[in-house]
Amino acid sequence: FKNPHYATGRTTMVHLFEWKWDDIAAECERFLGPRGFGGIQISPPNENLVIWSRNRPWWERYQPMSYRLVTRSGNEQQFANMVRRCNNVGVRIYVDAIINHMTGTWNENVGTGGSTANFGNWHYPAVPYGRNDFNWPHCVIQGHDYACCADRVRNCELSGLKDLNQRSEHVRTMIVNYMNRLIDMGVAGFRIDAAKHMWPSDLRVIYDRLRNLNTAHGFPSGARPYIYQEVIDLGGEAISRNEYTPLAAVTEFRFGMELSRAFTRGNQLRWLVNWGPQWGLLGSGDALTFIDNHDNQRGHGAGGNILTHKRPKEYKGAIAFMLAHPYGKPQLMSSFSFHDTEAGPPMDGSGNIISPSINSDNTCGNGWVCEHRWRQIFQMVAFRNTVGNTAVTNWWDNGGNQIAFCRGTMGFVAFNNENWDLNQRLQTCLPAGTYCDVISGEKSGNRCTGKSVVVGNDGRAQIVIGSHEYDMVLAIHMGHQV
Ligand code: ARE
Ligand code: CA
Repeated sequence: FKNPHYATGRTTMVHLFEWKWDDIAAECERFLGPRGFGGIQISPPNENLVIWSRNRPWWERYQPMSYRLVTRSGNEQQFANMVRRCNNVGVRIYVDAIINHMTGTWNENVGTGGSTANFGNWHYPAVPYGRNDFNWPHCVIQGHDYACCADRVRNCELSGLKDLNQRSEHVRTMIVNYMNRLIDMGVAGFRIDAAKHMWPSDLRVIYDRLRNLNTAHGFPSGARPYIYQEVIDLGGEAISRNEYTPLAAVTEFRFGMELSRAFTRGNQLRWLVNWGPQWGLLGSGDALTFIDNHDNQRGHGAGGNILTHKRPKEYKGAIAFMLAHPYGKPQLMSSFSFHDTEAGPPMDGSGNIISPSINSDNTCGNGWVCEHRWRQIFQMVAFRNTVGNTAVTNWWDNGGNQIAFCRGTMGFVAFNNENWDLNQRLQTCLPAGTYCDVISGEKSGNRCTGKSVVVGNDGRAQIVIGSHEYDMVLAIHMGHQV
């Protein structure tokens, strides 16, 4: 369950938070496929409670009403069409699977597909679930439970969300049927929402009952779905991420926390010389890595001061380091802009999501940030694809916040997070020639639209990153030689 089954040569996925299925299909064909993205985490595709009393917040999608594939993102036919079109251009789909719970208790009780429920009776006829499918006695997780009481974290309600009992055979069957239906439609795997709130032994039963990926969608025979489990473990928890790595991959929340600290100068970049398990991170093959996610970019979940698109220079620096360094399986965040941390995606007066528009410079409009379309970000996806499995070599630092390293003989990257310029003759490990920096520009015909880097016969080049430049990164690789 730890192999994403990306198409050959691809390495990176993006979370298209709250995007509609038709828009995702178009994005696969016009941008993600051609630019070498490996996959997409989509918002939960199953029916959720409509919550007008809070003006349709983004988090209503984390309150399942049923496993029918009808949401603000689209219906079942649109979903199937998206998966097929994305797989056709080599981009995989990963589903955010909410299997720990159903809704909270609200006055409104109609879902995005028209299903209703009786919350007071724990009755969800559209699944169907009834009282016997939930954990008893009823209890709600308190803040201090996380440090002391694993059983309460798993058997009580997360924020008042009705807690399914995954030991129930009926619950297992409903969940497995839902996930297998998605596998048959061509998805490549799942994010397991709130995995920490379920018993590993129950999850193992569920994972083992999943079908192999659908060979009609281009997967090799016998391929198991990629599973990455949302387990927040920053230390001091009654439940450890290590309880989940024997099952499948795990979201590594320490990754974004430490890189956010380093790129905001809470820690010197030079210490990243041994980035990876020596920092207390999971084994590389176990880790789904990211800087921010849809929770901690807006103060939900955990992590504190996480870099986001709102601090672009530092954010692009941290993202570039994530993509330049071989540790982990990276995931990019693609956001809608927000001030109110509860606000839903751009929508019209009826609650319909408004599609992103695409500007002439390839960025997005209509309230969508589309970090994945920022040149400094998508060019680093191509960098990671190009350098492949090569090792980090020739680490250089200035004893502070200027660092540089090679990826084998395929790529070179430098960072300047000091208040003064970086201007050094450094070993790039690349063959002699002229390369386009993919951060300040790109290759266009046989010239560079940004900085050019001239590598001599000794592999060395003069590397310049001014402290007042727009970006703090310079990156060159074999794919952008002129
Ligand atoms: C909403 C309202 C609540 C209301 C509830 C029920 O905000 O006031 O009581 O509905 O009606 C998201 C939002 C929640 C939202 C929920 C349902 O973040 O605010 O509740 O959707 O609509 C813990 C979990 C972790 C979880 C985070 C948020 O361990 O799994 O909390 N993250 C996932 C998703 C979220 C989603 C859910 C789970 C629920 O990514 O988007 O919630 O499906 C310590 C612990 C962490 C803990 C953290 C925060 O750090 O170590 O484990 O994370 O505190 O409590
Ligand atoms: Ca639970």
